[in-house]
Amino acid sequence: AAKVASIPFAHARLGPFFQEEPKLINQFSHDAFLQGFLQRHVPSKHLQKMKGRLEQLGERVATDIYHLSLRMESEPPRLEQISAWGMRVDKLVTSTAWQEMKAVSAQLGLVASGYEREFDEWSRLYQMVQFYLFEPSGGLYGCPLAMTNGAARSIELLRDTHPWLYDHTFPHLTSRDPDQFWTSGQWMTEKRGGSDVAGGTETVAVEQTDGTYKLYGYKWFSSATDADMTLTLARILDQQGNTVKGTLGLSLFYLDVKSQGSKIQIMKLKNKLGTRQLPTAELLIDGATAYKISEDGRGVSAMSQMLTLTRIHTAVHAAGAMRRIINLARDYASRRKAFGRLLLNHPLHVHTLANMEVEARAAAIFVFEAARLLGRQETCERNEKLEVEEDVLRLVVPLLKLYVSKKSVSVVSEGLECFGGQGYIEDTDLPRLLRDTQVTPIWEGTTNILSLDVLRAIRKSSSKSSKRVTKESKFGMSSLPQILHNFQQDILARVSPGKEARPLQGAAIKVETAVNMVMRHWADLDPSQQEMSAREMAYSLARIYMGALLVEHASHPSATSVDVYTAQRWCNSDLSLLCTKGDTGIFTSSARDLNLELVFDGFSH
Ligand code: UCC
Ligand code: FAD
Repeated sequence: AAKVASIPFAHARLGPFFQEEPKLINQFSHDAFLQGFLQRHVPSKHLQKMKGRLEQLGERVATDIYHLSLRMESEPPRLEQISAWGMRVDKLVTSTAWQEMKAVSAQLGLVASGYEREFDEWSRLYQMVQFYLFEPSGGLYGCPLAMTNGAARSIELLRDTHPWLYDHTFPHLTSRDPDQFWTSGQWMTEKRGGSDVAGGTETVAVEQTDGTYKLYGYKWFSSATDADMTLTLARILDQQGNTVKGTLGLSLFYLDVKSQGSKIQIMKLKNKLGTRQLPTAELLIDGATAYKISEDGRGVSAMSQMLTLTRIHTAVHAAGAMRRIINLARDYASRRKAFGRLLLNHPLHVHTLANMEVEARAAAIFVFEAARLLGRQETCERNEKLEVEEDVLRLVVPLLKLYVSKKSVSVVSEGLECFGGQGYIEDTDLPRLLRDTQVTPIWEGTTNILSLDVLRAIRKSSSKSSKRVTKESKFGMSSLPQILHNFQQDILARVSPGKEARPLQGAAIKVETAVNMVMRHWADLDPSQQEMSAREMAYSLARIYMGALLVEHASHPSATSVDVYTAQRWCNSDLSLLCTKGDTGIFTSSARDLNLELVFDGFSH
């Protein structure tokens, strides 16, 4: 009998071993890399205050804000279309946690901080660092906030031309008072096309005698369905009932969502892989009142400021997801044993984590730098340096969004594997991170569309003939669009100090060689090859730029040996994908035909 009692398994006895779960700790105070970046850039007059606030936020995203997000995940939004008495109500029901997150966001000033500009040119950096900490615990409330931030900036720029719009909306969009705070939607996507917005937009706008418009259309994806207002595209219908096709027919409209009643019907809520906390809906617009806020036919261009913000936000979300899974995985490595040792004592496991860490740091520094550059554009006096930075930022935004989003999917997926089978178990809350980052390469422009946006920016610069750099350079280039020239010079300047001293010399030279090779190679491609290779071009520019940022960071006097190792490790990978793929003839016209044959081999309708 004594022997039986010592057997650990019986009814209501689960055995002696319980795996300790990974602990979520303060997400700011344990982020050495983030602190190093702030230390390097933010002047001492701001640094302590900024760090103090971020420390508090780092604690809250590991405690109460995180717990709110768990409730948001378990109580997804639902649509009540018909009332018990048969009335069409189209009522969106969101959880109380979703509503509380709106209040928390307002109180934290997540949107406001970008406009109060308390930290001068570093205010955007501060704001995006807030989001970097917030996103993985934000239950996707970061989505409406991103659009709100984009709308706020667009409207701030319209202050002089549309003072009524500014006075009516801006104080709400940037309010810290939960009762006053508004969120905004961004309605671009229709059934025919979310990438090809100019080809796909069927929504029409009919002018009224008082100068307002009535909109009629079907918006295929609307994520901020409970937003107070939205910015949306529509095609103006003339007196004969005709519209202008393509991009020149699109104008931008402001619409007060809350006052429309049944003129906006929620047709259905999307059933999504992830972002389940977020009420993404299809909307029928049936005569909603709107105000035109762009010149006729300049809708896409007017919306591009909003896209700049929402694309940076997407990358912040993606970089934040990488950081979160690695933070949890490294904690787990200190608690989980396999083959008699903690995971952190298995060099192969730590090597795997280190690969992820390098990716996460490169993503983080890319995000922080984009935010820093944006802050400078918004607050500093214009001069030659700022004009060059404007070009750099124009390329950085699509590169950042496309590269970091794509990478976060593989890094977070690898991160789940670091927990073994537990990484696949829903109530660990780990799979959510993967689901919620899988959307980042898709929304706000897919990877290909953003690669083509890079090409758009280059071609626009190139079409301004006075803005071509035609002089022979020491790298043998005869002609480079100004924007690429500025980008290249920016990279060379960043790695220049690294070239001086030994530990970083190799890494700095690799970046320099790669950027020169890519520029030379790109200039040799004809326009159709440039289009076909746009993704490789974009990946190359992104990887090279991230390499330059890491080398620059590691060359600073305050840098640590870990910073140096990170830069070395990043630069040892293949930085110039365009050239390696281009050399194999993969972008030729015969390759284009062969690609079609390969993909459609055996296919028929
Ligand atoms: O997905 C969405 C919301 C999801 C939730 C967001 C959450 C954010 C993160 C939260 C984290 C939790 S909203 C839908 C997003 N949709 C897109 O991003 C659309 C993707 N498609 C494109 O980007 C296309 O390339 C289009 C729509 C821009 C193509 O339109 P067009 O009309 O064919 O393009 P054009 O003709 O080339 O450009 C028209 C004008 C030009 O100006 P001008 O005439 O002065 O040269 C372009 O230079 O617009 C200008 N333009 C730009 N300017 C176009 N794109 C840009 C740009 N990126 N920056 C500056
Ligand atoms: P398509 O344009 O049909 O693209 C299909 C594929 O073709 C993609 O891989 C694309 O890269 C590729 N492709 C297209 N054109 C080219 C080309 N010229 N060259 C090479 N490849 C090309 N939209 C809003 O307006 N507001 C929202 O609030 C919103 N919320 C969303 C929320 C979620 C969860 C999701 C998933 C989407 C949301 N969207 C929203 C829509 C989103 O922005 C679009 O789905 C996205 O822009 C892609 O458009 P599409 O779905 O029409 O794909």
